[in-house]
Amino acid sequence: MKLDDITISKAIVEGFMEDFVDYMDVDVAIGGGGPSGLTAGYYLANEGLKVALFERKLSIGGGMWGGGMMFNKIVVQEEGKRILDEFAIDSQKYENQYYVADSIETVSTLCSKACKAGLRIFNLMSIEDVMIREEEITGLVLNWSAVGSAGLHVDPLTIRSKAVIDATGHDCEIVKVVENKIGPRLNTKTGKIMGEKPMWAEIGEKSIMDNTREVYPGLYVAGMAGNAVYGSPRMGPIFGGMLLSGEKIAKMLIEKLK
Ligand code: 48H
Repeated sequence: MKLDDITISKAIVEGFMEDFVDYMDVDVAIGGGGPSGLTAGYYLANEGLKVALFERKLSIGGGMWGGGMMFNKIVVQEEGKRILDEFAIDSQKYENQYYVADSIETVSTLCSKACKAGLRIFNLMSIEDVMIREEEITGLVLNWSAVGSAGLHVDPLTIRSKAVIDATGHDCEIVKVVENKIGPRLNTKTGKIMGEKPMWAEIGEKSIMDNTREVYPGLYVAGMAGNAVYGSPRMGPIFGGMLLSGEKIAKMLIEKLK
């Protein structure tokens, strides 16, 4: 068989455009492809919802690849192990209630199973704004990450979504945009982002489930973004909370949207 370079190029561009146009109107848009966003995407897509995930970087996985201080292992507690088991990710018992898993296997398996379940991931795109209609978040405003890195002045494009999940981690970037644009009207004690508190694994992991919620009509937070928005501690390289938070937000949205 003779290979034609132009056919290869056309296949890529047409395949991508077909998906991008299709996913401009979705049930759920997820910002950030770390562990919480991928887990949420898996459970939502598995229920047949149309879900797009937008990730700024080339690779998905967020802060999970590097384990703790670049030792590429993660720790999960008993509750989190249930989710590792559901994904068939290997883990070893360290001590009572503590399990260790390989961060590379964990990220790649979460990603693979989420894609197979129907999640569509768009990498290299940054969320730079939101669409708000009648005091409800109704979509995301996107640009190529390279546009921002190069400091170019290029206008973005918009997608519509019935619900948006901010899973952008420590920086809670989508919630930050909303606070900056419309002022202190978030569903927090102060109406503003309360800010992440210093490391305390036990409290950080406990609070993350309460902090996984709707922070403004149509906008939900999951993972580390929840603790940053609601003023709870960080928890270091224990990842059960991220997985459980992704599962919780997915369940909430499945109930709401189905
Ligand atoms: C598109 C964006 C944008 C944007 C950011 O940081 P993450 O891994 O997030 P979580 O919440 O799923 O997991 C947190 C965990 O990795 C962690 O950091 C922990 C447990 N820390 C504890 C501690 O004490 O430090 O992933 C967020 C993803 C990243 O891949 C970003 O590139 C991406 O979101 N992202 N994508 N548009 N505006 N902002």
